Amino acid sequence: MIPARPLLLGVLNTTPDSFSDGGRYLDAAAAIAHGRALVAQGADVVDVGGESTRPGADPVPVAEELRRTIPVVAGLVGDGIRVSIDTRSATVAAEAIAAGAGIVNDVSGGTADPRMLGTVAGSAAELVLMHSRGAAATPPRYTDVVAEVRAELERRVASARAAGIPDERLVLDPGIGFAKGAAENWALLASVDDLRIDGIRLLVGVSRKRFLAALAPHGAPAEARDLPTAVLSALLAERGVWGLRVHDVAATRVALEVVARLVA
Ligand code: PMM
Repeated sequence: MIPARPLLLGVLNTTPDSFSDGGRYLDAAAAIAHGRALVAQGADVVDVGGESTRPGADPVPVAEELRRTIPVVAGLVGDGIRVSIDTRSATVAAEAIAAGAGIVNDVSGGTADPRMLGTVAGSAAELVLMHSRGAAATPPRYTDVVAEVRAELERRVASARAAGIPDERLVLDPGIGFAKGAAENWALLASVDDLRIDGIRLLVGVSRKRFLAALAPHGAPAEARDLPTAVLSALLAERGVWGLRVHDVAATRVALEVVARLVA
């Protein structure tokens, strides 16, 4: 079977400190304009985040995260744009859902806020459960990263099911770069098929991540990682992933067009 083209989630960070686009879209109007531009380039969903997940980033008070994200979610939804909210906070998720967000993207896999799973269960929203192991000072060691990430994602799925969220509303994400080094990231990407649990959709985010720096000229800006991101997007599309979270939507859209022509 030829897989459908993956959905493209365009990244919109309304944070002062995200590593590649931090500080650019702090103002709601600028953020909404960028969200519209991402859709014009071919994004299917705009992923709005108000809290940097960079290791060592300062925690953001919920009131500040709400201030950064909700007007942007509401503005984009008002334009008919499909929005996901990148948050670990159930309060932010609930407000974003009320403002029209259809997807909650939780990089803690529903573990950071004990109210997250219940909040999503009580709505019609979809939930991305990403794999991570929390903010450890030293990177965790894996014996078999693919098996361990899969087992930990299975536990996240069991919790979500127990909270009343059906599999059709779940999406799993291996959490590339979260508590993982380059070798672990490549191993997970190479074995992405082994991460599929009971047919639940998969989302992958490789865009501009540090492990791609080795493929760009030394000292090049984060944008130099867009080419390897687009190549990986094409390869992941062939593996049938459901979604790709990217900064440079235009480049990944071209990569997906190439795949579509080859497999047609
Ligand atoms: N990566 C980042 C933030 N949110 N969400 C999901 N589901 N998957 C990811 O890989 C992911 C994420 C970090 O990247 P950024 O700083 O460019 O937003």
